[in-house]
Amino acid sequence: MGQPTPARKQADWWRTAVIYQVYVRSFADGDGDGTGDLAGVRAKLPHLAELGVDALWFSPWYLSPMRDGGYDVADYRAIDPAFGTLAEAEKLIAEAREAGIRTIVDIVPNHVSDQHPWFRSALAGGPERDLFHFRPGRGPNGQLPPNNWESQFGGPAWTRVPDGDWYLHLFAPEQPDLDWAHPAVRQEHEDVLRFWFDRGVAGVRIDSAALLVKDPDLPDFVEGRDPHPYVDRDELHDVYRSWRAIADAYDGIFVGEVWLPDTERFARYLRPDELHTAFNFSFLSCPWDASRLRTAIDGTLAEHAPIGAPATWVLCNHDVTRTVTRYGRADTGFDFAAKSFGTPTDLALGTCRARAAALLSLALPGAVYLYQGEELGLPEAEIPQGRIQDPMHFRSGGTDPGRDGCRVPLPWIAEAPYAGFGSREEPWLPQPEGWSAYAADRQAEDPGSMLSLYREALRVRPDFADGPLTWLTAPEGVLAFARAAGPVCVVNFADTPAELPAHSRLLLSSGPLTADGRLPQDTAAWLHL
Ligand code: ISL
Repeated sequence: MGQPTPARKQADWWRTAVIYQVYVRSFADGDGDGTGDLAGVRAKLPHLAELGVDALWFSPWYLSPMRDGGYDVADYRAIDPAFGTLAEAEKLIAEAREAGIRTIVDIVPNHVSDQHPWFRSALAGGPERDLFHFRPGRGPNGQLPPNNWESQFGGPAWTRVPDGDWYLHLFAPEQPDLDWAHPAVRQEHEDVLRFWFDRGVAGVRIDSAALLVKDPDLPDFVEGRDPHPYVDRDELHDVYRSWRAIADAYDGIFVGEVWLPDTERFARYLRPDELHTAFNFSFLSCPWDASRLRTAIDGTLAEHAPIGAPATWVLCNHDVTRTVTRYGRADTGFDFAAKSFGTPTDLALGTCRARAAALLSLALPGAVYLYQGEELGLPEAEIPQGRIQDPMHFRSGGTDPGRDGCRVPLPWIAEAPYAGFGSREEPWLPQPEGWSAYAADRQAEDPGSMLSLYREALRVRPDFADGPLTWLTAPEGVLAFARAAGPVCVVNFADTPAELPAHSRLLLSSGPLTADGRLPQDTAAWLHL
């Protein structure tokens, strides 16, 4: 095992960090009950240190009935017993820090679980009702929802309670939306931020960050009408300014989950007194195509430059189709609405492209997010119908496969039961046939594996350092750029092998070059000129 490197001391570590997303439930099962847990993460810290990541982002690990994989939080100050205890989380944060790895927690301010004490009291008729959006219905006897909003998971965004009122939930009915116009909602979240910063976390990921504030009149949604009744409302910026003041007192950072096609509106969240960073979903959604990727990269850099915020580069997370699968399909972009069962996939092609995409994203200026299993090149799994758990599947009437396919428990040890994820009980989601072929222990022995590529790439990546990118002239279908610190990244999308620029050293390539030293299709190389 490699020596852990001490955490970078600089206050601006997050500007160039490699941040690894841990979906605890599926990472490693320390107690053998079939569900991943903090003991499992602690046992795998050497894997993460050896990989060379700078920080871990934990998807919600709080007390939760798990109706949306933990994004339905019943208590922000408690760890779900299936995952461990608060004392264990504190140990994990400290141990990771000793291994040079910072911790980012995930806060879900738009909604809580229907089992959260506030919502239970609200249903019992308590004053907590004002903390949510309860309204009488429309139509005879109030039988119709108060407005036409739809849940992001499909179906109406309203559910009726026994006394006849309706409450708003932009996601599942078990996730009632909070009313951000209420001061107690703001106060509580500010306290929760302090609670986790006090426990030594370095940052916070903000779930559904552009959805919190609603038009107080809750009007019908009308296509094309501005402002939107609940997406990207101006009032949100005031919330994030107050959060920033708290983070600054701890040197903490924020990363916002902001899905917004309008780049100017997106950039507003990254002003110097608001969020430090936000996920780059235009890069994630972009098809595998030289000119479209170049446009996405240029657009990203242009929107970030004036506000001085670093870009982030994301290929995958716990909500989207895994990279090697997406890149092996006819449509290599990502769109929630386009997901369906049985999409033909060429995994060999997808893997080749995902390897090249890894080198591309790790060479760009800014921070990079890796989702657990991406370093193993895991494909999206087709979960048998009876085993699917994701509410997105059920709320679509069963047509959307949902997001479980990227949440399958990780394979660690090829020869162990359940590929080394756990021991006694079967994992909470089934692992497909052949999963152990992806096991980390097997890949560690194979210099041609995805894991070896990621390890080597993260080892070499500091050569790229910070600083701008300059595009180099390249043939049609080839992207080539140099970074200020010297190294060059070349990616060939075209079907003819490409001549590499004259170079003194080949640092790394995502696949073998041709016999005469050219770069094959769907391959990337890092060079010193
Ligand atoms: O569903 C979408 C589009 O139809 C997305 O834009 C969605 O709003 C976004 O992915 C929000 O996701 C986050 O919040 C959800 C949770 O289920 C996801 O796992 C989380 O990443 C609700 O908390």
